[in-house]
Amino acid sequence: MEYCDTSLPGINEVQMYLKSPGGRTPGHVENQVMASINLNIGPGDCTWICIPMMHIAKIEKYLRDNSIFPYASTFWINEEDLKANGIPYQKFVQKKGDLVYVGIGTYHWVQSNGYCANVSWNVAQMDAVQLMASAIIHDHNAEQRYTSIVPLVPMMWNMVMEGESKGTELARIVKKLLVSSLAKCQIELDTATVKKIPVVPMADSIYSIPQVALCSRMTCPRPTLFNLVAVNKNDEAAPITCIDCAHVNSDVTAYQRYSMNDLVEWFDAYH
Ligand SMILES: O=C(O)CCC(=O)C(=O)O
Ligand SMILES: [Fe+2]
Ligand SMILES: [Zn+2]
Repeated sequence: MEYCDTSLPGINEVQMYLKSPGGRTPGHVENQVMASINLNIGPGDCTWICIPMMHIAKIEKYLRDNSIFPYASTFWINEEDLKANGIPYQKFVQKKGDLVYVGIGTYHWVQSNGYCANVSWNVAQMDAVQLMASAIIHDHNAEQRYTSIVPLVPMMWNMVMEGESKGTELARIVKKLLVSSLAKCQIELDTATVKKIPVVPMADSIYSIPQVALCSRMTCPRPTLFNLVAVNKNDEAAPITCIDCAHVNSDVTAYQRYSMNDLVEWFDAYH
């Protein structure tokens, strides 16, 4: 998560849950199937039900068969249903002082049995499995028009610029995934040309463009904007869009974070 240039509450910043008896955290996987750490600082206990990623297909089939859409609604799980559908699960009690490590892609449900406080944050495991799982969910989210909060593409570019984990399986996956990002950077520039939207280096922008920005059109698949950010100076409510959503008019300028030459050079030097 150190390669994520922005602060994301509950993800790379600690989040706190204050609970009364019977309080429930509904079923979910973490954003982009990151792992997470959870410490119960008591005094009460929590009961957890977890389904490890190796069984994710079974739980997702169960949810689909029962018209439960985790992106759109909250849901609790019935242990009898898990048993009846042959879905393996882990159930355990987290006492005061116990630390739970929620693995990659693990669906989990948490119930407090007394008054207690939990602190938690996400952990991006620095390995190929985490990255591959996160990348699949990233694309799945885009397909579902669901916003991916963890800015995976900028994080991978930061890894490339810093030479993180060079020579490993992780680096090989980063490089494979960034081929399409590199192509997209060029396609975005071509789109700007076709739409006759001027492209200016981001360093020259008079607007403060956040390090990690999303297109403000809610109808957009809203992948994290990386290299090209369109700004409409007359749209105060939603000035930032992707180049595809940018209107063709003279109020729009596209700001480019890195030159194609720099990106290609960093890309070539990383393996
Ligand atoms: O403490 C809780 O109720 C659940 C927190 C959680 O979802 C997590 O740590 O990933
Ligand atoms: Fe969680
Ligand atoms: Zn857009």
